[in-house]
Amino acid sequence: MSNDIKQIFVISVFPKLINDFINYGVLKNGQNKSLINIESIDLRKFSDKNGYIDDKPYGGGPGMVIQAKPLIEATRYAKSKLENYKCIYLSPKGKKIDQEVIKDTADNHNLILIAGRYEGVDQRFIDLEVDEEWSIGDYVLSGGEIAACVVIDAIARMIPGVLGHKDSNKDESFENGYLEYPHYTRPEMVENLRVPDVLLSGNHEEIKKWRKKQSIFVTNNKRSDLIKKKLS
Ligand code: 4GX
Repeated sequence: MSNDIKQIFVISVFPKLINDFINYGVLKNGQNKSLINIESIDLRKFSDKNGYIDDKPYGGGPGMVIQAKPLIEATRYAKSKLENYKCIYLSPKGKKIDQEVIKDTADNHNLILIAGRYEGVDQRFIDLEVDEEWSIGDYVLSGGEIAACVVIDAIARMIPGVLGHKDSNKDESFENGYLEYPHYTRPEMVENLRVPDVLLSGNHEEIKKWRKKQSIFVTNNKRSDLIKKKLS
């Protein structure tokens, strides 16, 4: 698994949203280097002969629900193209994902991401085809596409070789469970604020110590929940 290309399929009624997003920066780089392959699947290609994919909810209520059949067919199509996949429905009801989930997925699984719209999808699709439901946070989006893009981006940058300079994610927030230390660049003075002396000292041992201390300090101050999570 680790020596073949990471595959991510995204099922959506707005495949162009995904295709535009994946054509920039780190994602483009990863695809150009054949380290990752991202494909969007247009759910409408699996519509009934009238071109519909949604219908009114049983029991009444506002809005429309995406029908199980096109979702099942699109998903089974994606599954037929992949090995070792996890099928994920993006939804506020899902498990809230973090860097650990992202890292585990980057290391071990291909992905099929289902981006829902409208009021949601027929529950029987989730029951039949979906392995896990993931949430990117406790707020409501207008569709799962942005959530899918968040997941794709976070996974891509964990794949060795995708980031420009090797190991540049090693020091970053969450990678070691702590948030990042503060960064400074020229000039030495901005208004009345000076760059911390230690960073100008040239003493790499001291700089390393200072950064570690800052990391712990920042994490404790801003996100003490991350420290508790680390200890649990
Ligand atoms: N983290 N959304 C899914 C469709 C929907 C509507 C109702 C279930 C019930 C989201 C999130 C998110 C918006 C994606 C609603 N699904 N996805 N979509 N937060 O808000 O992942």
